Amino acid sequence: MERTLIIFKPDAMNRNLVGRILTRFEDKGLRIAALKLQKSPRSQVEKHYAVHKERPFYGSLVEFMTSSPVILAVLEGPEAIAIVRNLLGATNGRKASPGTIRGDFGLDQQYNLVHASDGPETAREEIELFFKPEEIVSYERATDRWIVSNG
Ligand code: FUP
Repeated sequence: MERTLIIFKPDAMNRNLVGRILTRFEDKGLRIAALKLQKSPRSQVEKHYAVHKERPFYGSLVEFMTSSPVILAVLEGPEAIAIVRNLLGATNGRKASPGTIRGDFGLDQQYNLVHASDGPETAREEIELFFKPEEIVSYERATDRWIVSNG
């Protein structure tokens, strides 16, 4: 079982796409382990994108990500990290395949609707950056046994 961090970015928020995108994750069978709305502090966003600090788009990316409230989620399921990245499609919506979230809803590189962790180590770090341990809930849904078999 893996956990991954999702951020519904300001473009998804302002375009009222959160419900439709969250439905795609639920439809796949992923379980919501945490969910909250917040206006992210600039320092938190800067830390989240620190790997891009020297890139020319860093300043505008931080501006964008602090320009409106966002919704954060932790999703869980077997291989959840790769599954969510595949559901999102390529970073640039113009290159993302039809059928993916970015391929269906986006036309832009920066306004790409959703962030998702790209590996187990970043998932751990990002979940810790955005959530307190007590905000993440372990539970079972009645449907879980029909989503993942024992085999
Ligand atoms: P991803 O792993 O899909 O989040 O993409 P990257 O880590 O490559 O980029 C982080 C964010 O920077 C992306 F969501 C989009 C944004 N970005 C730009 O705005 N301009 C660029 O040239 C590249 C990335």
